[in-house]
Amino acid sequence: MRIDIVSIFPDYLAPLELSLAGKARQSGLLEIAVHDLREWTGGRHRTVDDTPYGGGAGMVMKPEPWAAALEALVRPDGSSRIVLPTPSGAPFTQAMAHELSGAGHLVFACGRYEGIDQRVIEYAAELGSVREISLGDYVLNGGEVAALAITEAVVRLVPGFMGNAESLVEESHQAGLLEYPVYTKPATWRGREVPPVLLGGNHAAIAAWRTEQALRRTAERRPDLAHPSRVEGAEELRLATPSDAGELLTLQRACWVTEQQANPDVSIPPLHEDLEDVRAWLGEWTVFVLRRAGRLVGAVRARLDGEAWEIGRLMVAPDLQGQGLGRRLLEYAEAAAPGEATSYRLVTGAGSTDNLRRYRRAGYRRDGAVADGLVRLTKPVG
Ligand code: 6GU
Repeated sequence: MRIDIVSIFPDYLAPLELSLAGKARQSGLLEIAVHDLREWTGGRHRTVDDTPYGGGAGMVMKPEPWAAALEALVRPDGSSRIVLPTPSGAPFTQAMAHELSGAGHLVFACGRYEGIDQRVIEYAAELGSVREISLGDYVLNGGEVAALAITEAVVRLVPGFMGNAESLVEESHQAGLLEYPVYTKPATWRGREVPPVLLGGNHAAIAAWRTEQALRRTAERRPDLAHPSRVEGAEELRLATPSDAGELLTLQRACWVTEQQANPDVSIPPLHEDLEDVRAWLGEWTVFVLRRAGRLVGAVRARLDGEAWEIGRLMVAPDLQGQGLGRRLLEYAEAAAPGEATSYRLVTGAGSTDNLRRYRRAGYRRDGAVADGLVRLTKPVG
């Protein structure tokens, strides 16, 4: 990969000689050249800026030096990617770093002052493909720091560049989440212990702990990346009230679609009910709702039918299934059975193999009674 960086402060980019990128340059994988924009200015004053048309504060970078610089550096075959660091660009992401790491040639045009004449940006798009990129929602004095940051993020992704390719694989493993905390020796330092799971050598347990930690951090610090409801703990189990009806309706519609797919010929009531239906059964059943971070993530209902404690509508939000929430809701429902109940009873689709397996594990057995593709399961109380 070749990178050309144009700036009126080329010294600002000296760290590129030292850092990781410096090593890659020595190995020949990477060629970086820093240019002074003033090489492309005419006249004795070597001016690069002028006052803005329409008035306003500050100065604008003149088009002519930038056009000359781009014409000298951008490859004529259109294969160069031109990066314009600017606070009004699209936010820089790891995905963009990956995309740029696949390019053979990058040209950074580092603006200063109030920016570069807009016509240069239009002209650049005729010479190559242009990305206007911002580091974040704050203002720097120029694009140099962004060019450094983007270069470092891109160069470490160039194949063969990073010494330890495994680190890159590992990173993508937790894609979309912040990093989990890391520890090294000693195991006890100033009274603080390394989390015991990391000392145990159980790799599955370590992986689960790391994912949990990454999720927790992400939910706390970057709820835009992981909703707090994805984290265990801080849960609230309550008896349902009429005000839960709307969310219950939404959740049950989401939860029974896969049931319908597994049992195509069965008519599934939770998929056909409306808000009034849900309100009605809320008054006729004991209903538990489970919330995480305020979000309704699960529910179950139960009522006495003769001596059977009939349990139904066991539901868990699709993105949170497989974490044991359904099992716990079932336990809550069972624990709420009144003294008269001698058995727990529930019904599921004959084609719902996952449900059948889960209920079997929870001690339920087929009770023969099968109607319209449904099976009844029971388990004695106590
Ligand atoms: Cl890329 N340039 C400038 N001048 N300020 C910024 C930025 C870039 N990203 C965030 N702030």
